[in-house]
Amino acid sequence: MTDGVDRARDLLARARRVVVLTGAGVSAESGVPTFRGSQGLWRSHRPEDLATPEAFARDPLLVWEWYAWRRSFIARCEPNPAHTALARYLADHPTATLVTQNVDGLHQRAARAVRGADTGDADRVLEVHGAIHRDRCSSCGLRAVGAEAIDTSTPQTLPRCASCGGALRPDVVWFGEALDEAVIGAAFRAAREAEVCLVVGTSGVVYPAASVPEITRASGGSVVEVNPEETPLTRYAAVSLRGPAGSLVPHLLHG
Ligand code: BJW
Ligand code: ZN
Repeated sequence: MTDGVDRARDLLARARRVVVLTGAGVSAESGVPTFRGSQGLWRSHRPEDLATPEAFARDPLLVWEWYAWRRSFIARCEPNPAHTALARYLADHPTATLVTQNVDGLHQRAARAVRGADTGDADRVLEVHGAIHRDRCSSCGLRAVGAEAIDTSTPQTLPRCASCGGALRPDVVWFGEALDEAVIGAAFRAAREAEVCLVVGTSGVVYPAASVPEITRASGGSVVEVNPEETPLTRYAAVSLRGPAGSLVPHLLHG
């Protein structure tokens, strides 16, 4: 492991540009449940019942109940040492970009804690799957800060758009939906330009996000993975560090 950490540090130190890809595992030690694995959300909930546009059209009450529960749960979670170490790394490395599949907002909260309230560079944290604390109108696309308390007693009490009256939904990307072109485009550009892609806490099975390390690799860069488990992305990795992000990421980035 020490060898691996040294090799990963060496790769990072030589890189002019680094892209970081994170997934649910980076927030696991903050108490946010992951999706896959023995404790994951998909053990007790079928993705097709909750995280598809068809599910929302069929049963918006059920979908909102699940998201309202997660929204209030996440609001009570705090960034962990991995989020803080990554926020410090971004602050110290102006050419680095962080691409996250997480919708929990914990990277931004850690960035605000590290750099103060107005960081002015939210574009360096690319939330490719959206943000759970935001609503989006399913008719006109208007985005707004979402309420924490959602009245899920009847379809009529669900949140409606202030502008057009359309049905509001959580501003996240469901299966079968296109990712925001500008956001995933910026992520792919960062992946192409990076000499190192640091992948933290993702199973690497959901596309197109899982292409990020593949693109860095195909452009001649190296991949460093931090994950307690092997993943399909391990085969691209020059270094795989097996363990939890909360201790490995601070150790890797800040000694
Ligand atoms: C730790 C740890 C610790 C634990 N420290 N680590 C190509 C091939 C096959 C399929 C497709 C393809 N391209 C597209 C698809 C279809 C689909 C897809 O990828 N399906 C596969 C699953 C088969 N993709 C899509 O549908 C995407 N859209 C799309 O492609 O649109 C095309 C289109 C174009 C034009 C018009 C219309 C359509 C959209 C994908 C959206 C994914 N959404 C979700 C839900 C978000 C909202 C919400 O939160 O509710 O995103 S699903 C879920 O998975 C969530 C996550 O962001 C995503 C990835 O999961 P992640 O983060 O990797 O978490 P886990 O749980 O899987 O893994 C956790 C990891 O952490 C594990 O490895 C642990 O070991 C580790 N870990 N503790 C470090 N302490
Ligand atoms: Zn609207």
